[in-house]
Amino acid sequence: MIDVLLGLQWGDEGKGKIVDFLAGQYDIIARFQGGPNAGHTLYVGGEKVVLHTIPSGIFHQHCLNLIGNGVVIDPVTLRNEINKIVPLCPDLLQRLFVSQKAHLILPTHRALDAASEASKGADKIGSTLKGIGPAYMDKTGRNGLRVGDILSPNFKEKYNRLTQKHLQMLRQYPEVVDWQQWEQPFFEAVESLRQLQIVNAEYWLDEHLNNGKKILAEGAQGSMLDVDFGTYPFVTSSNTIAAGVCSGLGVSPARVGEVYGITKAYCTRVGGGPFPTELTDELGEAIRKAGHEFGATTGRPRRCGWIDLVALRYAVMLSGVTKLIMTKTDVMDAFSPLEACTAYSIDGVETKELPYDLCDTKVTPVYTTFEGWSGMPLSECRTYDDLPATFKRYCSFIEEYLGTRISHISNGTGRDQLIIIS
Ligand code: 2SA
Ligand code: MG
Repeated sequence: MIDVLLGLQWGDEGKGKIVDFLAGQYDIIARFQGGPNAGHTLYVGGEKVVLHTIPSGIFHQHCLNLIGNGVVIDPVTLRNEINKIVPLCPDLLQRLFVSQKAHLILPTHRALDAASEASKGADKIGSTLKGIGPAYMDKTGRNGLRVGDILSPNFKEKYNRLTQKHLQMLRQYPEVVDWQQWEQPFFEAVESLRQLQIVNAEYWLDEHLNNGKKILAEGAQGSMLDVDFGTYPFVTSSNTIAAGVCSGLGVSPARVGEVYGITKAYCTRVGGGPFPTELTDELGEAIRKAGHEFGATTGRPRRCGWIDLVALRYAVMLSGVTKLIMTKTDVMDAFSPLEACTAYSIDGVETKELPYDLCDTKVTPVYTTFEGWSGMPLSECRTYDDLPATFKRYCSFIEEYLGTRISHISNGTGRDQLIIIS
Protein backbone atom coordinates (compact mmCIF):
# COMPACT_ATOMS: atom_id res chain seq x y z
CA MET A 1 0.00 0.00 0.00
CA ILE A 2 0.97 3.60 -0.45
CA ASP A 3 0.11 5.98 2.38
CA VAL A 4 -0.18 9.71 1.89
CA LEU A 5 0.89 12.63 4.04
CA LEU A 6 -0.26 16.12 3.18
CA GLY A 7 -0.85 19.61 4.54
CA LEU A 8 -4.46 20.60 5.21
CA GLN A 9 -3.95 24.36 5.37
CA TRP A 10 -1.85 26.78 3.30
CA GLY A 11 1.40 24.88 3.74
CA ASP A 12 4.01 24.95 6.51
CA GLU A 13 2.04 22.63 8.76
CA GLY A 14 5.26 20.90 9.81
CA LYS A 15 5.16 18.07 7.27
CA GLY A 16 8.95 17.65 7.20
CA LYS A 17 9.17 16.71 10.87
CA ILE A 18 6.29 14.24 10.61
CA VAL A 19 7.64 12.53 7.48
CA ASP A 20 11.01 12.28 9.18
CA PHE A 21 9.29 10.58 12.12
CA LEU A 22 7.09 8.25 10.05
CA ALA A 23 9.98 7.35 7.73
CA GLY A 24 11.02 4.67 10.21
CA GLN A 25 7.95 2.68 9.15
CA TYR A 26 8.41 3.07 5.38
CA ASP A 27 10.77 1.73 2.74
CA ILE A 28 10.25 4.53 0.23
CA ILE A 29 9.36 8.22 0.56
CA ALA A 30 8.10 9.83 -2.64
CA ARG A 31 7.38 13.46 -3.54
CA PHE A 32 4.45 13.71 -5.98
CA GLN A 33 3.96 17.42 -6.70
CA GLY A 34 5.39 20.90 -6.24
CA GLY A 35 9.02 21.78 -6.58
CA PRO A 36 11.64 24.02 -5.02
CA ASN A 37 8.87 26.30 -3.71
CA ALA A 38 8.56 23.76 -0.88
CA GLY A 39 10.56 24.15 2.29
CA HIS A 40 10.46 21.13 4.59
CA THR A 41 12.33 21.78 7.81
CA LEU A 42 13.98 18.91 9.71
CA TYR A 43 16.33 18.79 12.66
CA VAL A 44 19.08 16.24 12.14
CA GLY A 45 21.33 15.77 15.16
CA GLY A 46 20.21 19.16 16.41
CA GLU A 47 21.08 20.80 13.09
CA LYS A 48 18.34 22.52 11.09
CA VAL A 49 18.04 21.31 7.50
CA VAL A 50 15.57 22.67 4.95
CA LEU A 51 14.68 20.37 2.06
CA HIS A 52 13.16 21.78 -1.12
CA THR A 53 13.21 18.97 -3.67
CA ILE A 54 14.63 15.93 -1.90
CA PRO A 55 12.04 13.86 0.01
CA SER A 56 12.18 14.06 3.81
CA GLY A 57 13.10 10.37 4.21
CA ILE A 58 16.67 10.97 3.07
CA PHE A 59 18.18 10.92 6.57
CA HIS A 60 16.94 7.38 7.22
CA GLN A 61 19.45 4.89 5.89
CA HIS A 62 16.87 2.22 5.11
CA CYS A 63 14.70 4.60 3.03
CA LEU A 64 14.77 5.03 -0.71
CA ASN A 65 13.61 8.47 -1.87
CA LEU A 66 11.83 9.23 -5.13
CA ILE A 67 11.20 12.54 -6.85
CA GLY A 68 8.06 11.68 -8.81
CA ASN A 69 6.78 12.73 -12.22
CA GLY A 70 4.41 15.28 -10.68
CA VAL A 71 7.32 17.32 -9.31
CA VAL A 72 8.97 20.15 -11.23
CA ILE A 73 12.73 20.12 -10.77
CA ASP A 74 15.14 23.01 -10.84
CA PRO A 75 18.44 21.21 -11.49
CA VAL A 76 20.41 23.99 -9.77
CA THR A 77 18.40 23.85 -6.54
CA LEU A 78 18.59 20.06 -6.55
CA ARG A 79 22.34 20.04 -7.06
CA ASN A 80 22.89 22.64 -4.31
CA GLU A 81 20.68 20.67 -1.98
CA ILE A 82 22.55 17.44 -2.68
CA ASN A 83 25.91 19.13 -2.10
CA LYS A 84 24.72 20.53 1.19
CA ILE A 85 23.32 17.26 2.46
CA VAL A 86 25.96 14.76 1.30
CA PRO A 87 28.24 15.50 4.28
CA LEU A 88 25.34 14.61 6.62
CA CYS A 89 24.22 11.72 4.50
CA PRO A 90 27.14 10.13 2.60
CA ASP A 91 25.03 7.42 0.88
CA LEU A 92 22.49 9.95 -0.44
CA LEU A 93 23.16 9.26 -4.11
CA GLN A 94 22.53 5.54 -3.70
CA ARG A 95 19.10 6.20 -2.18
CA LEU A 96 17.84 9.03 -4.38
CA PHE A 97 15.78 8.27 -7.51
CA VAL A 98 14.25 10.65 -10.03
CA SER A 99 11.36 9.98 -12.38
CA GLN A 100 12.28 10.44 -16.01
CA LYS A 101 8.90 12.12 -16.48
CA ALA A 102 9.42 14.93 -13.94
CA HIS A 103 9.45 18.31 -15.69
CA LEU A 104 12.35 20.75 -15.60
CA ILE A 105 12.34 24.36 -14.47
CA LEU A 106 14.39 26.41 -16.92
CA PRO A 107 16.08 29.76 -16.17
CA THR A 108 13.47 31.47 -18.36
CA HIS A 109 10.66 29.90 -16.28
CA ARG A 110 11.99 31.82 -13.31
CA ALA A 111 12.20 35.00 -15.40
CA LEU A 112 8.59 34.50 -16.54
CA ASP A 113 7.48 33.94 -12.94
CA ALA A 114 9.09 37.22 -11.86
CA ALA A 115 7.73 39.15 -14.83
CA SER A 116 4.22 37.78 -14.40
CA GLU A 117 4.17 38.62 -10.70
CA ALA A 118 5.56 42.14 -11.28
CA SER A 119 2.85 42.78 -13.89
CA LYS A 120 0.13 41.98 -11.36
CA GLY A 121 1.19 44.74 -8.98
CA ALA A 122 -0.77 44.67 -5.73
CA ASP A 123 -2.73 41.62 -6.92
CA LYS A 124 0.36 39.43 -7.15
CA ILE A 125 0.06 35.83 -5.98
CA GLY A 126 3.06 36.10 -3.70
CA SER A 127 4.83 33.34 -5.57
CA THR A 128 8.13 32.03 -4.26
CA LEU A 129 9.43 33.01 -7.75
CA LYS A 130 11.00 29.61 -8.28
CA GLY A 131 9.45 29.24 -11.74
CA ILE A 132 6.76 26.82 -10.59
CA GLY A 133 3.75 28.31 -12.44
CA PRO A 134 5.49 28.74 -15.81
CA ALA A 135 7.00 25.22 -15.62
CA TYR A 136 3.59 23.64 -14.98
CA MET A 137 2.12 25.83 -17.75
CA ASP A 138 4.59 24.30 -20.18
CA LYS A 139 3.73 20.84 -18.89
CA THR A 140 0.00 21.22 -19.50
CA GLY A 141 0.69 23.32 -22.62
CA ARG A 142 2.67 20.32 -23.92
CA ASN A 143 5.89 22.25 -24.40
CA GLY A 144 7.82 21.20 -21.32
CA LEU A 145 11.19 19.51 -21.02
CA ARG A 146 11.42 16.43 -18.83
CA VAL A 147 14.26 14.78 -16.97
CA GLY A 148 14.32 12.05 -19.63
CA ASP A 149 15.11 14.70 -22.24
CA ILE A 150 18.50 15.45 -20.71
CA LEU A 151 19.58 11.97 -21.78
CA SER A 152 18.82 12.76 -25.42
CA PRO A 153 21.56 14.11 -27.73
CA ASN A 154 19.31 16.95 -28.89
CA PHE A 155 18.53 18.30 -25.41
CA LYS A 156 20.23 21.62 -26.17
CA GLU A 157 18.12 22.01 -29.30
CA LYS A 158 14.91 21.38 -27.35
CA TYR A 159 16.08 23.79 -24.68
CA ASN A 160 16.78 26.52 -27.26
CA ARG A 161 13.39 26.05 -28.89
CA LEU A 162 11.55 26.44 -25.60
CA THR A 163 13.71 29.34 -24.47
CA GLN A 164 12.99 31.18 -27.73
CA LYS A 165 9.28 30.79 -27.03
CA HIS A 166 9.79 32.20 -23.55
CA LEU A 167 11.75 35.16 -24.87
CA GLN A 168 8.84 36.09 -27.09
CA MET A 169 6.54 35.94 -24.07
CA LEU A 170 8.93 37.98 -21.97
CA ARG A 171 8.78 40.79 -24.54
CA GLN A 172 5.30 41.68 -23.33
CA TYR A 173 6.64 42.54 -19.89
CA PRO A 174 8.32 45.88 -19.15
CA GLU A 175 10.82 44.51 -16.65
CA VAL A 176 12.74 41.32 -17.17
CA VAL A 177 15.30 39.90 -14.78
CA ASP A 178 18.75 38.99 -16.04
CA TRP A 179 18.05 35.28 -16.54
CA GLN A 180 21.15 34.70 -18.69
CA GLN A 181 23.23 34.63 -15.49
CA TRP A 182 21.35 31.44 -14.56
CA GLU A 183 22.08 29.61 -17.83
CA GLN A 184 25.60 28.37 -17.18
CA PRO A 185 24.78 27.04 -13.68
CA PHE A 186 21.70 25.39 -15.22
CA PHE A 187 23.72 23.42 -17.76
CA GLU A 188 26.30 22.48 -15.14
CA ALA A 189 23.53 21.26 -12.86
CA VAL A 190 21.94 19.30 -15.74
CA GLU A 191 25.25 17.40 -15.95
CA SER A 192 24.92 16.51 -12.26
CA LEU A 193 21.28 15.52 -12.76
CA ARG A 194 22.39 13.12 -15.50
CA GLN A 195 24.52 11.28 -12.93
CA LEU A 196 21.52 10.56 -10.68
CA GLN A 197 19.45 7.38 -10.78
CA ILE A 198 16.83 8.32 -13.36
CA VAL A 199 14.08 5.70 -13.37
CA ASN A 200 10.89 4.66 -15.09
CA ALA A 201 9.20 5.46 -11.80
CA GLU A 202 5.73 3.97 -12.39
CA TYR A 203 7.25 0.53 -13.00
CA TRP A 204 9.82 1.08 -10.27
CA LEU A 205 7.06 1.81 -7.73
CA ASP A 206 4.85 -1.01 -8.98
CA GLU A 207 7.63 -3.51 -8.50
CA HIS A 208 8.36 -2.28 -5.00
CA LEU A 209 4.65 -2.42 -4.11
CA ASN A 210 4.41 -5.95 -5.49
CA ASN A 211 7.37 -6.87 -3.30
CA GLY A 212 5.47 -5.68 -0.23
CA LYS A 213 7.41 -2.46 0.28
CA LYS A 214 5.73 0.34 2.21
CA ILE A 215 5.61 3.71 0.50
CA LEU A 216 4.77 7.14 1.88
CA ALA A 217 3.81 9.91 -0.54
CA GLU A 218 4.98 13.26 0.84
CA GLY A 219 2.91 16.29 -0.08
CA ALA A 220 4.23 19.84 -0.35
CA GLN A 221 2.40 23.15 0.20
CA GLY A 222 -1.14 22.58 1.46
CA SER A 223 -4.68 21.66 0.45
CA MET A 224 -5.86 25.27 0.32
CA LEU A 225 -3.13 25.95 -2.25
CA ASP A 226 -4.42 23.17 -4.56
CA VAL A 227 -4.79 24.48 -8.12
CA ASP A 228 -8.36 23.13 -8.39
CA PHE A 229 -9.74 23.39 -4.87
CA GLY A 230 -7.63 26.03 -3.15
CA THR A 231 -8.28 29.75 -2.92
CA TYR A 232 -7.88 30.21 -6.68
CA PRO A 233 -6.12 32.13 -8.18
CA PHE A 234 -4.03 32.48 -5.02
CA VAL A 235 -2.80 28.91 -5.23
CA THR A 236 0.19 26.97 -6.41
CA SER A 237 0.12 25.16 -9.76
CA SER A 238 -0.22 21.53 -8.70
CA ASN A 239 -2.74 19.23 -7.05
CA THR A 240 -1.73 19.17 -3.42
CA ILE A 241 -4.63 16.96 -2.26
CA ALA A 242 -4.54 13.15 -2.08
CA ALA A 243 -5.78 12.83 -5.67
CA GLY A 244 -2.45 14.31 -6.80
CA VAL A 245 -0.65 11.21 -5.56
CA CYS A 246 -2.07 8.98 -8.29
CA SER A 247 -1.21 11.29 -11.17
CA GLY A 248 1.99 12.55 -9.56
CA LEU A 249 3.47 9.08 -9.07
CA GLY A 250 1.56 6.82 -11.44
CA VAL A 251 -0.13 4.64 -8.84
CA SER A 252 -3.68 3.36 -8.79
CA PRO A 253 -6.14 4.82 -6.23
CA ALA A 254 -6.84 1.23 -5.16
CA ARG A 255 -3.36 1.13 -3.67
CA VAL A 256 -3.76 4.19 -1.47
CA GLY A 257 -4.06 3.35 2.23
CA GLU A 258 -3.87 5.80 5.12
CA VAL A 259 -4.10 9.52 4.48
CA TYR A 260 -2.29 11.56 7.12
CA GLY A 261 -3.52 15.15 7.18
CA ILE A 262 -1.39 17.72 9.00
CA THR A 263 -2.72 20.88 10.59
CA LYS A 264 -1.22 23.37 12.95
CA ALA A 265 -3.07 24.19 16.16
CA TYR A 266 -3.54 27.62 14.54
CA CYS A 267 -3.19 28.76 10.94
CA THR A 268 -0.68 30.53 8.71
CA ARG A 269 -0.42 31.61 5.14
CA VAL A 270 2.54 33.01 3.21
CA GLY A 271 1.99 35.05 0.05
CA GLY A 272 -1.16 36.80 -1.11
CA GLY A 273 -4.78 35.69 -1.10
CA PRO A 274 -7.74 35.33 1.21
CA PHE A 275 -7.26 34.18 4.80
CA PRO A 276 -10.53 34.62 6.73
CA THR A 277 -9.12 34.01 10.22
CA GLU A 278 -6.02 36.17 9.79
CA LEU A 279 -5.05 38.31 12.77
CA THR A 280 -3.50 41.52 11.50
CA ASP A 281 -3.02 42.94 14.98
CA GLU A 282 -0.46 42.41 17.77
CA LEU A 283 -1.95 39.01 18.48
CA GLY A 284 -1.04 37.83 14.97
CA GLU A 285 2.42 39.31 15.46
CA ALA A 286 2.76 37.48 18.78
CA ILE A 287 1.82 34.14 17.18
CA ARG A 288 4.36 34.76 14.39
CA LYS A 289 7.03 35.37 16.99
CA ALA A 290 6.07 32.40 19.17
CA GLY A 291 5.87 30.05 16.16
CA HIS A 292 8.91 31.46 14.28
CA GLU A 293 6.64 31.86 11.29
CA PHE A 294 8.93 32.85 8.44
CA GLY A 295 9.03 31.20 5.00
CA ALA A 296 11.49 28.30 4.95
CA THR A 297 12.31 29.00 1.30
CA THR A 298 12.00 32.78 1.02
CA GLY A 299 12.28 33.97 4.63
CA ARG A 300 9.05 35.96 4.19
CA PRO A 301 7.02 36.59 7.36
CA ARG A 302 4.00 34.30 7.39
CA ARG A 303 0.55 35.68 8.07
CA CYS A 304 -0.94 34.18 11.25
CA GLY A 305 -4.42 33.58 12.58
CA TRP A 306 -6.80 31.20 14.34
CA ILE A 307 -7.51 27.69 13.17
CA ASP A 308 -10.14 27.68 10.41
CA LEU A 309 -12.30 24.57 10.82
CA VAL A 310 -14.46 25.41 7.80
CA ALA A 311 -11.43 25.26 5.53
CA LEU A 312 -10.01 22.29 7.43
CA ARG A 313 -13.22 20.29 7.10
CA TYR A 314 -13.15 20.93 3.35
CA ALA A 315 -9.54 19.72 3.15
CA VAL A 316 -10.30 16.60 5.21
CA MET A 317 -13.23 15.83 2.90
CA LEU A 318 -11.24 16.34 -0.33
CA SER A 319 -8.46 13.96 0.67
CA GLY A 320 -10.36 11.47 2.82
CA VAL A 321 -8.05 12.02 5.76
CA THR A 322 -7.91 8.94 8.01
CA LYS A 323 -5.40 10.26 10.55
CA LEU A 324 -5.18 13.83 11.69
CA ILE A 325 -1.89 15.18 13.02
CA MET A 326 -1.82 18.43 14.96
CA THR A 327 1.49 20.30 15.04
CA LYS A 328 2.97 23.35 16.75
CA THR A 329 0.56 22.94 19.65
CA ASP A 330 3.17 24.36 22.07
CA VAL A 331 3.06 27.67 20.18
CA MET A 332 -0.41 28.23 21.64
CA ASP A 333 0.84 27.89 25.25
CA ALA A 334 0.82 31.60 25.92
CA PHE A 335 -2.52 32.36 24.30
CA SER A 336 -5.82 32.29 26.15
CA PRO A 337 -8.61 32.35 25.21
CA LEU A 338 -8.23 30.58 21.86
CA GLU A 339 -10.65 30.92 18.99
CA ALA A 340 -11.60 28.37 16.34
CA CYS A 341 -13.59 29.41 13.28
CA THR A 342 -16.60 27.12 13.08
CA ALA A 343 -18.63 28.87 10.37
CA TYR A 344 -18.42 31.68 7.84
CA SER A 345 -20.99 34.45 7.90
CA ILE A 346 -21.73 35.65 4.38
CA ASP A 347 -24.30 38.47 4.04
CA GLY A 348 -25.52 37.59 7.51
CA VAL A 349 -26.05 33.91 6.65
CA GLU A 350 -23.91 31.31 8.39
CA THR A 351 -22.41 28.46 6.41
CA LYS A 352 -19.92 25.65 6.97
CA GLU A 353 -19.17 25.44 3.25
CA LEU A 354 -16.42 27.24 1.44
CA PRO A 355 -17.85 29.79 -1.01
CA TYR A 356 -16.95 29.60 -4.72
CA ASP A 357 -14.59 32.52 -4.53
CA LEU A 358 -13.14 33.55 -1.19
CA CYS A 359 -11.52 36.55 -2.90
CA ASP A 360 -14.73 38.24 -3.97
CA THR A 361 -16.92 37.13 -1.07
CA LYS A 362 -16.93 39.09 2.16
CA VAL A 363 -16.58 36.41 4.78
CA THR A 364 -16.79 37.06 8.51
CA PRO A 365 -15.53 34.16 10.60
CA VAL A 366 -17.81 32.90 13.35
CA TYR A 367 -15.74 31.78 16.31
CA THR A 368 -16.09 29.30 19.13
CA THR A 369 -13.99 30.32 22.12
CA PHE A 370 -11.81 27.95 24.16
CA GLU A 371 -9.98 28.42 27.40
CA GLY A 372 -6.22 28.12 26.87
CA TRP A 373 -3.78 26.13 28.97
CA SER A 374 -1.81 29.15 30.18
CA GLY A 375 1.08 28.28 32.40
CA MET A 376 1.33 24.67 31.30
CA PRO A 377 4.13 24.21 28.73
CA LEU A 378 2.86 21.58 26.28
CA SER A 379 6.43 21.02 25.09
CA GLU A 380 7.15 19.16 28.32
CA CYS A 381 4.30 16.67 27.93
CA ARG A 382 5.40 13.21 26.82
CA THR A 383 2.15 11.23 26.90
CA TYR A 384 -1.49 11.94 26.19
CA ASP A 385 -2.21 11.80 29.92
CA ASP A 386 0.28 14.60 30.58
CA LEU A 387 -1.73 17.00 28.42
CA PRO A 388 -3.85 19.63 30.17
CA ALA A 389 -7.62 19.16 30.15
CA THR A 390 -8.17 22.48 28.39
CA PHE A 391 -6.00 21.34 25.48
CA LYS A 392 -7.77 17.98 25.34
CA ARG A 393 -11.11 19.79 25.12
CA TYR A 394 -9.79 21.86 22.20
CA CYS A 395 -8.68 18.65 20.44
CA SER A 396 -11.93 16.76 21.08
CA PHE A 397 -13.96 19.63 19.67
CA ILE A 398 -11.85 19.68 16.52
CA GLU A 399 -12.08 15.90 16.12
CA GLU A 400 -15.83 16.03 16.42
CA TYR A 401 -16.17 18.96 14.02
CA LEU A 402 -13.99 17.26 11.40
CA GLY A 403 -15.21 13.72 12.02
CA THR A 404 -11.61 12.48 12.16
CA ARG A 405 -9.47 11.32 15.05
CA ILE A 406 -6.19 12.98 15.96
CA SER A 407 -3.47 10.34 15.77
CA HIS A 408 -0.39 12.40 16.69
CA ILE A 409 0.26 15.65 18.53
CA SER A 410 3.53 17.48 17.88
CA ASN A 411 4.56 19.73 20.76
CA GLY A 412 7.98 21.02 19.74
CA THR A 413 10.66 20.72 17.07
CA GLY A 414 12.46 17.80 18.76
CA ARG A 415 12.06 14.25 17.46
CA ASP A 416 10.89 13.23 20.95
CA GLN A 417 8.26 15.95 21.06
CA LEU A 418 5.56 13.91 19.39
CA ILE A 419 2.72 12.26 21.28
CA ILE A 420 1.35 9.20 19.57
CA ILE A 421 -2.32 8.55 20.23
CA SER A 422 -3.15 5.86 17.69
P1 2SA B 1 4.43 29.37 -6.13
O1 2SA B 1 5.83 29.52 -5.60
O2 2SA B 1 4.28 30.06 -7.43
O3 2SA B 1 3.95 27.97 -6.12
O4 2SA B 1 3.51 30.19 -5.10
C1 2SA B 1 2.12 30.21 -5.24
C2 2SA B 1 1.45 30.33 -3.90
O5 2SA B 1 1.76 29.16 -3.11
C3 2SA B 1 2.39 29.54 -1.92
N1 2SA B 1 3.44 28.61 -1.55
C4 2SA B 1 3.73 28.25 -0.31
N2 2SA B 1 3.05 28.46 0.85
C5 2SA B 1 3.62 27.97 1.98
N3 2SA B 1 4.84 27.34 2.02
C6 2SA B 1 5.52 27.14 0.88
N4 2SA B 1 6.82 26.79 0.91
C7 2SA B 1 7.80 27.71 1.55
C8 2SA B 1 7.84 27.50 3.04
C9 2SA B 1 7.44 29.16 1.17
C10 2SA B 1 8.40 30.26 1.56
O6 2SA B 1 7.92 26.33 3.41
O7 2SA B 1 7.77 28.42 3.84
O8 2SA B 1 9.51 30.06 2.02
O9 2SA B 1 7.99 31.44 1.35
C11 2SA B 1 4.94 27.55 -0.36
N5 2SA B 1 5.33 27.46 -1.63
C12 2SA B 1 4.40 28.11 -2.36
C13 2SA B 1 3.00 30.91 -2.21
O10 2SA B 1 3.26 31.65 -1.03
C14 2SA B 1 1.95 31.54 -3.08
O11 2SA B 1 0.90 32.02 -2.29
MG1 MG C 1 7.08 24.86 4.23
